[in-house]
Amino acid sequence: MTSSAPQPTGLPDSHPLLDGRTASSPLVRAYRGERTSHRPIWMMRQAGRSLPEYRAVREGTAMLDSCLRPDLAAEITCQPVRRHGVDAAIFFSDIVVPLRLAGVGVDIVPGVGPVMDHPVRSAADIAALPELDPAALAPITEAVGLTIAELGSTPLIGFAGAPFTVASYLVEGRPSRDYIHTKALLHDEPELWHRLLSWVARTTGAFLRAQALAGASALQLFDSWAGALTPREYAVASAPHSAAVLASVVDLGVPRVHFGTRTKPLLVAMRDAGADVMGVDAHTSLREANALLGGRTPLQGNIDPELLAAPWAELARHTLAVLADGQDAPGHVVNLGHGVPPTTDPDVLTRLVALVHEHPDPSAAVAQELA
Ligand code: 1CP
Repeated sequence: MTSSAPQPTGLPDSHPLLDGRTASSPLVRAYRGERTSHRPIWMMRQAGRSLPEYRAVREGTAMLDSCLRPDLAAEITCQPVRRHGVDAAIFFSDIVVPLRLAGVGVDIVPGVGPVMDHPVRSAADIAALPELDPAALAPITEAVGLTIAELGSTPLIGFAGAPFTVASYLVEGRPSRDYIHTKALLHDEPELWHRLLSWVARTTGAFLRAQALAGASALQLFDSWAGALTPREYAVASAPHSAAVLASVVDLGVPRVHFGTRTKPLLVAMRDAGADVMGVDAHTSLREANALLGGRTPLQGNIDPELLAAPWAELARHTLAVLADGQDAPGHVVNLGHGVPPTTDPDVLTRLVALVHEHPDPSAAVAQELA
């Protein structure tokens, strides 16, 4: 099978994309815009929370401490691959890990999420943000190395938070659903806003690049809360900084996925920020997303996570509809529309993976006949 995608250039020869381990995996091929005999599947937030083996190894260790212990991060990353047979692992970490590594006071409070020691809102707060010392990324590099040694031909996905989403935690100081302080800064103090987002882009970009160089075969930029922005706000206040992060890894030739929720009005702008693949949430059908994107961008998504608790027949019917909707896109990686809810029965996830794997991709058969 030949791929029209550019070959990676800036990676070491021992990288799994170059040494034969992951380049022809279903995930990487679908991200490159090829159809595969069945569709690859992984699930956002598959590592953690819903798995009893996760809760067992995390016992007594704080969330951010777990992320920074390479043996533990590698173990948790591999757990859903062993249990469910998913087509990719997502690195166990968090979008605020690079902030902690830079020296910013942040913790993850159980049941709440990221909480800052001090919200970052003034010129002085922004000037005081420390630059990330590349040496501080050693636990990440080490954890990725341990992980890919176990994963073999299963690709590892590295990730980072997009500047807007990470900045929303810095400015609000904790999870928010209205982004009042964030929007005030963005509109009232644009110069400060861009200074803050440039710092986040540098910090989060270094975290992302480190994962790719250490062995991640794909990268996902999570702009989970971008849907809180109007298209104009997104274009002016956010897109240039996400574009800087995506551009900072383009030389590596690793597929780059861009994901956010409630992003139908932003899908084209998010793709044009430099993404190779667009993640789509459950509020936009894949058929519609494919049409909006001109039929030229591989898609990832978008089983409704709320249906994971529904009767199996309903979840199965919905999943087959998602497969049908994803059929016309140049490539389709099955995922949820957002993360696995913590209360999900893990056996349902295993069954879902099997259902997707058992379902042949008719577009692949057509491609084969035409070849
Ligand atoms: O399988 C995986 O995806 C695990 C690795 C992972 C990832 C990719 C974690 C572990 N966090 C993330 C990314 C992340 N973190 C995002 C983007 C993805 C998304 O939208 O779901 C966001 C927005 C965060 C911020 C965050 N961290 C939240 C959300 C808070 C809010 O605003 O609602 C929460 C609850 C966390 C903590 C966290 N991160 C990860 C886990 C397993 C946990 C829970 C840990 C605990 O409570 O002990």
